[in-house]
Amino acid sequence: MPGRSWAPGAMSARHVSPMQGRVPLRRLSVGNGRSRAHSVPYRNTFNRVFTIESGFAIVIFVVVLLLMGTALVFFRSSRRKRASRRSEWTLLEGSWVVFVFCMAVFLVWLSLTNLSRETASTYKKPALVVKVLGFQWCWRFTYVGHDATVQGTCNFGKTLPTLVLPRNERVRFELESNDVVHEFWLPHIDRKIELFPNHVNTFAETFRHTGRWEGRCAEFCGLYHDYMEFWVRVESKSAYARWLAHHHGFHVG
Ligand SMILES: [Cu+2]
Repeated sequence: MPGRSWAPGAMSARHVSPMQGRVPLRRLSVGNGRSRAHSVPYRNTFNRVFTIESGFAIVIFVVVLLLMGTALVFFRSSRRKRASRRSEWTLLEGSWVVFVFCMAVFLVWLSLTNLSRETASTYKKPALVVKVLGFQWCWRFTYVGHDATVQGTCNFGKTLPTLVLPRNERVRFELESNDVVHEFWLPHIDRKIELFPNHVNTFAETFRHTGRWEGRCAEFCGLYHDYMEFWVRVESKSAYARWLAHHHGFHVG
């Protein structure tokens, strides 16, 4: 994107064969795998709302089936029943409309209140803010207030950037794209969030376990989309502080 002062320079030139030095994604994973369970954003909200919505849907489905079955069995012409000549039933039809309207309003209210409760936690004061910049085709991580920036070239797995984070500290990520839409994906905690140009997306996370996991872009973003991998390394507070002390300025990898 021309004119952006932080635009990474010549990141697009690649002159090696596609498999040269490439590290398969599954081999990158060396984490202990325990972090998956500690925080899955929106899962609780989704489960709660989906369960209630499913309950509504099942009840209505059963009621409709029963009404249809009743009509088929007890009002057949073979039973010599005469068809009703009533063309409308205002009270019944009006009640049905009011019921459906109230149900829709309730479900929308339920979804919005649950979502806002969950996203509100993103704005609690974090211990660390990391700006994530996605670009074709790698990542830049800037530690706000610490004069530390890590960037990779994602050059066939050789210089993947490492996002180093402290354990048990609330980290807020502020994510933006330099060019096209990317998606920041941390598979070990089931977290995905899209990166847009000229728009900052945010989320917060607390990593409970030390270890190293792979992350990658989950949105097809161009020719070398599949090179957009990075490491996430969660360290104890003291190890993270030591790492930060040695990473002033701009670092590659
Ligand atoms: Cu991408």
